[in-house]
Amino acid sequence: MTTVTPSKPYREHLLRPGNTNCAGCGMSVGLQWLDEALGELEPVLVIPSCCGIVTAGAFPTSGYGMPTAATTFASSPAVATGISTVVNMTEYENPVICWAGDGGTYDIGLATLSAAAERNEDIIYICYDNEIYGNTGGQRSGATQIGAVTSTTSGGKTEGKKDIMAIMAAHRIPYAATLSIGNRKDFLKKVRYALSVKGFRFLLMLSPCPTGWKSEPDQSTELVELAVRSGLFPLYEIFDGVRYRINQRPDSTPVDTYLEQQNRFRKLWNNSEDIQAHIDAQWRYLEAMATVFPAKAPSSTR
Ligand SMILES: Cc1ncc(C[n+]2csc(CCOP(=O)(O)OP(=O)(O)O)c2C)c(N)n1
Ligand code: SF4
Repeated sequence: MTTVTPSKPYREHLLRPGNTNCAGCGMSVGLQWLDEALGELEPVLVIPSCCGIVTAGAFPTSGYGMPTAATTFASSPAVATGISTVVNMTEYENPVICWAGDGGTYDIGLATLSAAAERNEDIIYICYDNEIYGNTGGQRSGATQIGAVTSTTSGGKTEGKKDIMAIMAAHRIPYAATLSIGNRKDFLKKVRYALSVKGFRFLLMLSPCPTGWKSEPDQSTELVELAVRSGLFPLYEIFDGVRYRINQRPDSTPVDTYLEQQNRFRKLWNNSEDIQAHIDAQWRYLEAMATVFPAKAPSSTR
């Protein structure tokens, strides 16, 4: 692709004042840091029918300062494929970015996500994972953690969280990584790396939803930090689907410190063995992969 010098000295912010995100929504931080990582690049956003599209607010105003296509759940990676194909026929360099919740990623949109990843389309797909169907009242999704109370799991979810990173790695895409809104440096580094690579890139961001998590809005970034430090949400990268790099290891922070601040986990208060067993198993797997298939310095940049 030919790189052109940006013609405008100033572009709109990605997330503008007047957006309709709830206080403490993880998307608000994620979109602002994505904006910072983009620099002068002007992306095209593709967003299915999740909270991310409601963020824009009511027509004719928009909380998004960039061209944004609203799609059905099933079609966002396919729509992004079309836009990316057209952009790649021009001299311009507009990253095409899918921004989707976990319902649209782990569940409803998984077929077209898989298809676009398998074709290695030139797209960045970012899942802001709030571990529920937030926009429709907080139902459980494939991303909901075991034990979490949602509007459809009143006794606590009995199944574990789907390993979407392993699913994406199995497509052998050039780059997959997890993002923390509690670690700006790591977040920006990974998004900038993703922007420098061609092909399908997948980023997974844990995205607090105070409304559904029954947590305090001003605790959102601290909650993500606790999820990372306790090992529940590992920070790592996967190159070409096979080479692993761990960015931050657990530091003995008890997972209870994370669970106790969210009423959705009330069934696990003083009863966190199952989720701790999940953390331990997850880390045995990650450490094994990073030992046997370590990542070398990334090389394939635009
Ligand atoms: C095919 C289809 N099924 C269900 C819905 C209803 N629906 C609208 S938003 C939503 C929840 C989406 O959850 P998620 O993708 O996790 O994003 P969030 O709302 O949490 O931001 C659902 C189920 C829909 N619009 N289309
Ligand atoms: S319901 Fe949750 S995900 Fe949706 S805007 Fe509010 S805090 Fe964000």
